[in-house]
Amino acid sequence: MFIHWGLREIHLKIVYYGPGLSGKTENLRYIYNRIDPKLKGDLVMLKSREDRTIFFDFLQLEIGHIDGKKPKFNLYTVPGQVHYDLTRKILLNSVDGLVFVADSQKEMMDSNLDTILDLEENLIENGKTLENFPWVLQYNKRDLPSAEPIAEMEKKLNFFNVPFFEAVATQGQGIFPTLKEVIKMVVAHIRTRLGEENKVKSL
Ligand SMILES: Nc1nc2c(ncn2[C@@H]2O[C@H](COP(=O)(O)OP(=O)(O)OP(=O)(O)O)[C@@H](O)[C@H]2O)c(=O)[nH]1
Ligand SMILES: [Mg+2]
Repeated sequence: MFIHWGLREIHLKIVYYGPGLSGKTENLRYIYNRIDPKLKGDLVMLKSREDRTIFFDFLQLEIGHIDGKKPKFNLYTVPGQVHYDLTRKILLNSVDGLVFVADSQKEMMDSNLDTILDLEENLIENGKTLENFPWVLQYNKRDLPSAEPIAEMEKKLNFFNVPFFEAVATQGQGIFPTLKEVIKMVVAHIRTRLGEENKVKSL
């Protein structure tokens, strides 16, 4: 979180994390294409010729009010390929909320789990943990024939019982419900933090 007091702006960072090719970029692309132009900035995509994210994607949304300030939600995707570990760590700096985009294909379950463990390790380095943090799970690629049943994915991945959403990012299914929930969680978390800060100021 970053507050620009002069402009009464509050910047909140939401990161889409997950294994390579799980559909993180597709989430941002869909949001960008469907959201009111007045509420969004440009979609920045730093990708290879093969359409793989090599640094990050970025999209800024301006929605609602918090404590008299205008929140700007800065959405980022990480590069999922294993060798971009350092980039993923950097992108988690000052993160306020996370969407974990899991790939529903049976053969991707190990990668999903490895990536959650990698996320947890990187968060711990940032002084945070998945247990006490605003995040949601998105089970993407539900349209594919080898999709694992939801109950199985829940057992394998959702050990903290966070809200989860089924999605088909290429068709836009589940994208906005996922985004709305993570925004709701981030705002609730920030309100608590701001409330605590105001209490300290008034002591
Ligand atoms: N069938 C199907 N394909 C999908 C879905 N979501 C994404 N894809 C496809 O999966 C491929 C990878 O999607 P991306 O959004 O680029 O994946 P990513 O997670 O950003 O990948 P990295 O940037 O390498 O980490 C693309 O060809 C998408 O069109 C889905 O729900 N169903
Ligand atoms: Mg990508």
